Amino acid sequence: MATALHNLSDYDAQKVASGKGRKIGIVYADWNSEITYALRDGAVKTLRDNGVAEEDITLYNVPGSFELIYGASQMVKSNKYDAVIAIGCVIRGDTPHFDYICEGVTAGLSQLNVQYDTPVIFGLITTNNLLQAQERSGGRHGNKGDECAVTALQMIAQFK
Ligand code: RBF
Repeated sequence: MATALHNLSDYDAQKVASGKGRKIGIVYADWNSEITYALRDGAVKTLRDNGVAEEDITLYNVPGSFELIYGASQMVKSNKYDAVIAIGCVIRGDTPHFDYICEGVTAGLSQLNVQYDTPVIFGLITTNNLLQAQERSGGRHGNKGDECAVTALQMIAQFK
């Protein structure tokens, strides 16, 4: 039997540290923009709901998920942000691009996390089809953007 999937938008507001005064960078990809814009908007709303000021949220836009590595890297190296959230959506197709992009982005963002002191949050949705992506960007499994925002605030509270 499949295990019940945690709803990505559920969190205990009592346990989330206030984001007041925190600066967050969000880099999001245009590929599959129906999904990535919904993830971005979810992240921004949840950050705002937890005290992050609108002017303390900076948005960078890149063409595809592979460019999240460079975008996040630029944000991290600027030292302007307490955390950086990278948002993208890779949907499996007929060619092996899916595996290359997913592995590349995962390795690139992981490397930033060990080389620099700013936490980079993994907001990459990797699905077999569009429906699964819709279900995780405001559909029946919630919105991974919300989860990324909460994760960013938890990481900042713990380590900054
Ligand atoms: N970028 C995504 O963010 N999601 C995708 O599903 C995606 N699929 C791609 C499929 C192919 C065949 C190619 C060539 C690129 C794809 N990209 C995708 C774009 C990729 O992340 C990057 O922007 C480009 O490869 C340029 O470096």
